[in-house]
Amino acid sequence: MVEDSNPILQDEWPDDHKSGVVAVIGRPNVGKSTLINAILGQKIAIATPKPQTTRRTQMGIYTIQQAQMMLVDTPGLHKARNRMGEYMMNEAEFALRDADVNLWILDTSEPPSAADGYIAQTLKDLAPNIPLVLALNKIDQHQGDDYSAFTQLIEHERAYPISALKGDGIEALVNHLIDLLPEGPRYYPVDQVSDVTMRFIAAEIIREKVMMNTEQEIPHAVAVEIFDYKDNEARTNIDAIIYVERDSQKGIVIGKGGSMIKQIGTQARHEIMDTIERPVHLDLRVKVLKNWRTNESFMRRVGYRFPKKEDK
Ligand SMILES: Nc1nc2c(ncn2[C@@H]2O[C@H](COP(=O)(O)OP(=O)(O)OP(=O)(O)O)[C@@H](O)[C@H]2O)c(=O)[nH]1
Ligand SMILES: [Mg+2]
Repeated sequence: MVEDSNPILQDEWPDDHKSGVVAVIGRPNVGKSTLINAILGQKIAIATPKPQTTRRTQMGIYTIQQAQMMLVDTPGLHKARNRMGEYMMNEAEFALRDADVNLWILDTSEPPSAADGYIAQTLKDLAPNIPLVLALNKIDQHQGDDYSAFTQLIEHERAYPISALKGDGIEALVNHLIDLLPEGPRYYPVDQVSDVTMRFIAAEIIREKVMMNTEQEIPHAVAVEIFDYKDNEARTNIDAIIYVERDSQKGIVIGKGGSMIKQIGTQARHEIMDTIERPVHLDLRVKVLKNWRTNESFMRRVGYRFPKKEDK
């Protein structure tokens, strides 16, 4: 873990206080969300062994006395195959164009791929003047200590071998990212760690549990809508709908005699409870919505913020 991002900070910040946005980018499944959770010391973004877990940008806010760093988690850069994929790519490209610093996460457990070449080109085209730092992740699964195949991909400020999962090498990386930020004020209160609501995080936790418990195309065919989210004195009541694209997928998510949905519900409820630190009642239903990944108005409803036509 890195220096505690905690509320025992003074209201006043020093004159040379730094603040800015770091876009965290890379291929799907390289560990972007895992790294942001590790830097913050708490889970704000879901992470699974399946590619294309993150679908929209989400900010993690890291605050220390002398700096505030907004880490933007982005969907993994990949070739879009449907409206959802296009949306994800827009989100990532928008973030990397607009950052103060770009942080490119590479997975060193395997050699660089054509997809990494594509990312190098995207960075050169869209963000040629933004400082670039490389994080060489998953060093716990890398043979030896030669990382030249990765560092040769593009000109960069510095490269840091890290393990986001084990927490190795993160402190030096964070210190350098802060060095690269411009001077500026503290934009967010010290206790705010993300820009998304607990309602959205709850939906994401449910989606994570579905992704972890299912295989093949189901993880990508799932969307979660929080239908009702109410705090009463004793507990928080959450009604959620899990959407899939086909009847057969619905059957799998429900499972024999409801066993799968029960397991998903138990896992999600425990994690939401740990996050909000109060009792939770979670009600899950599964519905089929054919081809929702091409349905923009539905995707908007479940939290994917498509730009208005005129902003495109
Ligand atoms: N061995 C190892 N696994 C890691 C490390 N960092 C992340 N992982 C694993 O890699 C998988 C993907 O992690 P995520 O954080 O979801 O990756 P991501 O880049 O956010 O993926 P997308 O959201 O799909 O683009 C998870 O199973 C993580 O536990 C690491 O340092 N070492
Ligand atoms: Mg992610």
